Amino acid sequence: MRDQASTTCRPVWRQAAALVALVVSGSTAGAQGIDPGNVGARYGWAANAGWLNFRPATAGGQQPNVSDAQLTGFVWAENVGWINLSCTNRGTCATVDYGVTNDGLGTLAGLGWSENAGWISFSCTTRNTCNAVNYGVTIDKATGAFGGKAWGENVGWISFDPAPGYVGVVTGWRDTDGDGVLDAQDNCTLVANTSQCNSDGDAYGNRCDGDLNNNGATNAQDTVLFRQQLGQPSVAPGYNVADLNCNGAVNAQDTTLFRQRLGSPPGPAGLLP
Ligand SMILES: [Ca+2]
Ligand SMILES: [Ca+2]
Ligand SMILES: [Ca+2]
Ligand SMILES: [Ca+2]
Repeated sequence: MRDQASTTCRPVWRQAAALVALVVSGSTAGAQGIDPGNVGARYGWAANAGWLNFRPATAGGQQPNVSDAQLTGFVWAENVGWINLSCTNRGTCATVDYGVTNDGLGTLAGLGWSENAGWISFSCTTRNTCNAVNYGVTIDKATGAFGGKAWGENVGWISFDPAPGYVGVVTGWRDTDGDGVLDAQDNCTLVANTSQCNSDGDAYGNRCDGDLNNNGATNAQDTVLFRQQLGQPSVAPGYNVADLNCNGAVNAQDTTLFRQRLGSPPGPAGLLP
């Protein structure tokens, strides 16, 4: 595997693309990058295009990103060079509209463009070929892992299913606990807490925050504070910090949740590990 070989391979429109990015950046608000853990989870494979790097060392300021609506940025394929995931990167949308879309649940569709390899289709629905051959690329929203196959008119199949021993392509666009809040914005990434209720205003939602005195640990000191609150009402706004499930009362349900937290720091929350 390797990134682009030299600067001579870079498209001449890189600078223009960077300028366009400033204009369209609003359309990718909240977008998440590839391989957030920096563990090499960035490579797809095509028999005729070689490794496709979804987090190349340089990408004209436009690293691939995933949002609820679309993919943007540039992928580097070792045998065919840059693959553009959105026309917004090149300022060509007025003349030709293309791009890889996300339905918000992780099903991708649409077209990428390679100046050396032509169109790259991310779903057979895009090209009306599903009756002949069924293919497509998906992102598992719970894990951020890409899967499935894309089709390049000049390079054939591009696989996102990792071979044994490989990790494939993984994005930070994911909702591990399935509560509708992406990990990067979730104040309890591993427990469902759609309300994001956070009484003490720190980085952790009540649901994963038994650290009532905010000293970084959940221990006997917090147990004392919790017992003082037990049986007390907790009315919005400003739920009691001991109301871990934010239902308006500090009761036996919270006792169960609090005991589960004992011995653990608050969180995890927000930024991915
Ligand atoms: Ca979540
Ligand atoms: Ca959560
Ligand atoms: Ca908190
Ligand atoms: Ca504490």
